[in-house]
Amino acid sequence: MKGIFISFEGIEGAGKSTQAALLAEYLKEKGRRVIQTMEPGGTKISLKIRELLLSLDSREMDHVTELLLYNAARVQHIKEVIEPAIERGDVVITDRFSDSTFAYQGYARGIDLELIDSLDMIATKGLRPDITILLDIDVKTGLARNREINKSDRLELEDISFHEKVREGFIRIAAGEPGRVKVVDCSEGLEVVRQNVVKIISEFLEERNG
Ligand code: Z5A
Repeated sequence: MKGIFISFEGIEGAGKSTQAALLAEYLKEKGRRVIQTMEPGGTKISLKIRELLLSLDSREMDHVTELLLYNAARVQHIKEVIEPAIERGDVVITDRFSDSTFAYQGYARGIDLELIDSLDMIATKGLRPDITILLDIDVKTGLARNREINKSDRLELEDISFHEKVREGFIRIAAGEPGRVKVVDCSEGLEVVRQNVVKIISEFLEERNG
């Protein structure tokens, strides 16, 4: 049986890592083998690239360098983690994937979307999540949640308007692919969001299993 590829997307502090972990727990209880992973990351090489990308020392990084590095980390992640897991029939849950590149480097940084698309085809060879959960929240609430846990990295230092553009970018992506990208309002508490995510994934699995 071929595996299932699920991604979580959204702005910082939306609750992606929290909800990815809760969904992994739910699916394991249902007897599925689950690989929980994240971007940039998931492999030794991708984690080294992550460090470079998020370090406060990388302030002079050019936007195109940034774009290429996210794609480089993704190539390695797909090859070492995602593809083998899908082949084994596992469920892969990733905290971010290509939609983040379109939202951050495309809609927010302003790099041409066609260029991003071409690079994405090279990096992913057309691999797309079967289903994507877009956790939507207003920027101030998302950033405030992260501030509460004292999290700050290079991208979080961008101003509010940057994060607004990211959020709008995600909404546009969802509007363009409503079959794949499901928007979940995550201004609600953790448990309400968890139940909404589980409902969407359960319906998807039922449909898929016919
Ligand atoms: N990036 C990019 O530019 N291009 C790309 O192609 C890719 C990524 C793949 C990765 O950073 C950065 O890379 C990211 C985008 C960029 N930009 N930044 N900054 P990261 O992996 O370190 O961070 P993140 O992906 O943005 O995730 P995060 O900051 O860790 O947030 P989160 O995973 O969405 O949230 P969380 O950790 O689950 O929750 C944050 C806090 O809120 C925590 O205390 C929770 O308990 C709390 N929380 C969560 N949900 C709720 C609800 N519903 N109610 C109340 N409190 C909640």
